[in-house]
Amino acid sequence: MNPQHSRPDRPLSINVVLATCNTDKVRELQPMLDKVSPLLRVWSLNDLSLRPEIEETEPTLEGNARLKAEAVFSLVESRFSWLIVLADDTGLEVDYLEGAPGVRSARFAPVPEGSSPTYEENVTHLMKLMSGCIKRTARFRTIIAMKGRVPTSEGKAASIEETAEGRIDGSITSERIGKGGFGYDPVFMPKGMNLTFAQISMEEKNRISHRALAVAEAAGRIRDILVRYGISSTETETGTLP
Ligand code: ITT
Repeated sequence: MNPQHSRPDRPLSINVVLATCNTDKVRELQPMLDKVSPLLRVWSLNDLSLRPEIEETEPTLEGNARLKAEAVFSLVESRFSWLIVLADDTGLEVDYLEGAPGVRSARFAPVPEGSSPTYEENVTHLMKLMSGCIKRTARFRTIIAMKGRVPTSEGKAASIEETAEGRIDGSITSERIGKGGFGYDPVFMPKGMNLTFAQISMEEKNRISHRALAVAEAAGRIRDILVRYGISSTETETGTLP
């Protein structure tokens, strides 16, 4: 079948493909992208029935986010005329551990080959390495890489390659506090707060977190791209972002 005939997009829609199957991430991203422009149609990998195994082999968050964006772009570009793929990578960077676990945040605790550590095991490993240590500063950092193809006002195709970043500084507590959140939340206390990420509501976390900041920057970049290429002519048309 001619791939043109199976394309699910309309001529004037820009398809935003989120390079994730994680429904929590999709729930967080969708409303912010919906505010950018009515021309955007947001798809997750689940919506496209894709479950690619992309190995995160790069030594940096930026490298891994780009690698994911490129891999997913290659997978889906024949389905859409105009598209922007968004891929994210997040890491916890602890100063005492010279930036570790960083890109290895999901795979930090040593476990038998072929298996992955649980959140619980990763936190226990971190606590062990930091036992008795005074310097406890750390930060969460999220990078969102974007790779896309959008129409110019002359009807040509322009390639998009950008990254957005969000970070939140804080410290690692000496024991787990709080029951909410996931991952390293029970031991991460944002600077200026007396509560860990596991003690605040999901709404509050989604307002201040590394991921929320990166998503807001990515949404702003998409808005700028739409204006730059004359796809949406004014900032009013593309909505107001927080
Ligand atoms: P993907 O399949 O979407 O890549 P992932 O688990 O690798 O899922 P991330 O790159 O977002 O997800 O995060 C890597 C690890 O960092 C994750 O497994 C958690 O342990 C930790 N992490 C990320 N965001 C966090 C948050 O908001 N709070 C606590 N820990 C977080």
